Amino acid sequence: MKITGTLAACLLLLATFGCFSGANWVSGHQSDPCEAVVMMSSPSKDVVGFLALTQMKYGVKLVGWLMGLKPGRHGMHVHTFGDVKTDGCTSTGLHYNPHNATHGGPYSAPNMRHVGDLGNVVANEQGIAVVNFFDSVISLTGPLSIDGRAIVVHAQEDDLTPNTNPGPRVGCGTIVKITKTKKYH
Ligand SMILES: [Cu+2]
Ligand SMILES: [Zn+2]
Repeated sequence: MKITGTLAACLLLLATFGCFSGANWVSGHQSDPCEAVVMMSSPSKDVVGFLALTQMKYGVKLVGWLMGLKPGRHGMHVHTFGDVKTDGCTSTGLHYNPHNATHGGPYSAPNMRHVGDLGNVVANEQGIAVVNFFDSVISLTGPLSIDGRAIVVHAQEDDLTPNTNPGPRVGCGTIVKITKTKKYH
């Protein structure tokens, strides 16, 4: 009886918070997918990588790696369309910008940043960038979800100003939400 009560409480918690990490740890399962993966590639396959995105209560955590980059800083953004097939990274369109803001960086004021503006990743001398950051603006849920859109990495640095020119798109991948089972682990 007590166990049933606890279970009911967990389910209620799930129903309330769905995607958020606290509920998942408590209940051991989840009903609403809140993780996504991105296989980063390029038509030439020079740049490849993998990113895992996790929805947290106040934003999204991004963890992964990219290789094949030139050493140094590289602009990385969420672009509007998930289409990386029609014309490589070009068919992902512009930076995801549902609020019609100007371009900025991850810490710019809300009206001075495209939702998709994630700033830069840094590649070492071997051309490998380890990605591990948190962004409080992008989301994997709700009307402004980035699920099905694309992440694009550029040849050069994004200076985080409206006049930025981070150069060609050297790698990209579609953001794909993971479907999870309801099974207990
Ligand atoms: Cu971009
Ligand atoms: Zn932008």
